[in-house]
Amino acid sequence: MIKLFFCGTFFSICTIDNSYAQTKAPAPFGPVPSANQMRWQEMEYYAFVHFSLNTYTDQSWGYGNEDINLFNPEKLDCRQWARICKQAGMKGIIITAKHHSGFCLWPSKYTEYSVKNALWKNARLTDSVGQGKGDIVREMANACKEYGLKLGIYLSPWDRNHPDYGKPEYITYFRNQLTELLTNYGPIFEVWFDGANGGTGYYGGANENRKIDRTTYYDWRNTYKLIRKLQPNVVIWNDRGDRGDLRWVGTEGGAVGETNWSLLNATGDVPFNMLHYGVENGDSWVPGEVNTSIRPEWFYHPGENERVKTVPQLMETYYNSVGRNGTLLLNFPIDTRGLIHENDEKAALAFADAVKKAFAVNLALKKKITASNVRGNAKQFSAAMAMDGNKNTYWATDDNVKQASLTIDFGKPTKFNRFLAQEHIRLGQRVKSFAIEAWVEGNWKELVKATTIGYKRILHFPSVTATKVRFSITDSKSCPVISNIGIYNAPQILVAPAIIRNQNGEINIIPADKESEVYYTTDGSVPTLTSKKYTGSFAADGRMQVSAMGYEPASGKSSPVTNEKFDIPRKSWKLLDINDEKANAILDGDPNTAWRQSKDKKMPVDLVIDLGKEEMLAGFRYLPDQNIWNPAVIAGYQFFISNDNSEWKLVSEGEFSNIKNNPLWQTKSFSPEKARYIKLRALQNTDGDDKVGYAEIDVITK
Ligand code: FUL
Repeated sequence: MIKLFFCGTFFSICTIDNSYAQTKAPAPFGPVPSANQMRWQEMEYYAFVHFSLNTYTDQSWGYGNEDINLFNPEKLDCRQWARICKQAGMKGIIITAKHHSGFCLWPSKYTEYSVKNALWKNARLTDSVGQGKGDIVREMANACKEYGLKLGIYLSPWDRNHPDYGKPEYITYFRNQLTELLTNYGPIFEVWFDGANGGTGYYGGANENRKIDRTTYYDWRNTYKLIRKLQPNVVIWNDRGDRGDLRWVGTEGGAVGETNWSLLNATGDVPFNMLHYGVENGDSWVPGEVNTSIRPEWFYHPGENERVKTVPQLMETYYNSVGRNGTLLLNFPIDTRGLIHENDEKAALAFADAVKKAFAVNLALKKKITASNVRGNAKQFSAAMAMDGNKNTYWATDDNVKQASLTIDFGKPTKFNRFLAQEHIRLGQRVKSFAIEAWVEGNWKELVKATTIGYKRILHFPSVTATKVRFSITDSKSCPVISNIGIYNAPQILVAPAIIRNQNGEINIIPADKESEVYYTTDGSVPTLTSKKYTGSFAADGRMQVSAMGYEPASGKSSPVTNEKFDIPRKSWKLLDINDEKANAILDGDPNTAWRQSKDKKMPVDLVIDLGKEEMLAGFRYLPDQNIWNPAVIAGYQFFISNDNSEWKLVSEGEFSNIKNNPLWQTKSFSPEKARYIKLRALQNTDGDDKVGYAEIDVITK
């Protein structure tokens, strides 16, 4: 007030007005989340369970004609699923009520292709007319309720069993099923509509290829109306259809972009970069959900029991999802018994423990914190509001301030390696870039630079010891509004080494960090510190299983074990009819190098390999190009063998299901037969054009 007397009248009035305005909360900037989206975002981490007839046929996508009686979950226990999810810190479970095969896990009255006709287990589930009484969605709903978890529903729009798929009648069927699921099982937090449509299917016996126009066929707008009427608190996930409440992040590998805007435009195409990074100036709030499986595939395959993701891999996924303004939807493939496999349980609980330990102590709590600018110098927007543990209070700056910093003074040298920040997104996502610096030996040292924050951002960097930390927002769309920050010293977790065999048959083991020693075995046994110590590449002339672990002498900690099985060496293999040295990428053992056929080639496109001598072949493997930006991935194939490179025998044909979203090694087996030449014929790719690429090709021998 005294100041007022010394200023000119005009300036004084401005000051009063200005400071008055600045003690009001900032106005929302751009799109903001709905109440449903906000509730969903705060869940952070929840589960998928994939379970269907596929579980019994070792398939990724059922064709729609699989025998219902194969469905036999003798120990089905949805309470076990819920218990594990709860213990793992998850907040809900989304169940595959119907996957692409059309088989329903609930006794839908609109189809016979469901659990009601699967006479699994015994009479407990069978009524007097021989229909099963099983309802797995009901058991799931009850278990979720018991464990305080929310329930979500995956209902595949593509239905390879239904005779009407592709016709208008199917939309009525689809909506009838949705109505059953959204009326009879209590509150549903999320519905999930996968966009896959491979075309071919059983379709009630028609066995044909049915194409639909994704933009019009499902009439999503009206379906959404129905959903919102039946479940007003639901969020809708849809990867390609009309804009849902949430978006896919463009990959099933477990990461959203480092820059991640929770925005898209309400209309228009959504190519990979928009899915992955959001749209900075998008006009709608459509946050990203990171969906990935705890094993390579979504459904249970016994061959993957040893391929469950390790704690370091899961932690990486956590940082790349929850730590990048996304949610994490982690899948458990339910096994043939009807249970989450013990290896998956172990991994999920160990992962939960690692997250808990990493974020156990916020080193910034109760430390001196100062801000370069505080909105209207008001207490309710002060730096301390980012440290008070209350998600509804925040540090904010004056409206015109788009660069500002918070400094945390530990008062003594303190070791840390993680930084966490949250924006108060109810007022919109604002921060475009920021940096973290540490006060080391009298200087500010930049530790890391990053882009967006959003609901939650976690940065990890090598441990540093410092007395102060500075969090500097270097650019923001509008005044920053930060509701929480945290600084942590997460325990070191050792990452399993990579094992590669090059074309010469040499095995290379690459530890994740240079300080680690590597111990390995070649007889299938688990490596220990008394196993062979890796000192350099070694030859593997025949079939070999290599298991390796990293070991850090300083801490005495070991990494998880990597297991790789190698078949016959590819030393004498020759790619025929190809005059391009780069094509050797197909045989170099490195999953990150790939080769693609010349642009002039039109489908079908062949790749012929001379194995150098006759082998007893029992299958082949194909790893697609891992480049997510411009993939050239085979989706439909034929595989031939020959003894003379002139007469060919077709030994396998079909689809590489879900290879577009999940570009893993594809393994196909056939009856063993001797041959010297192999031919992989690409019939179609995932984009419907003529690009054909390969990261690796291998065979399985008997
Ligand atoms: C994919 C589907 O095709 C997979 O089978 C799986 O259900 C996954 C979650 O979505 O795109």
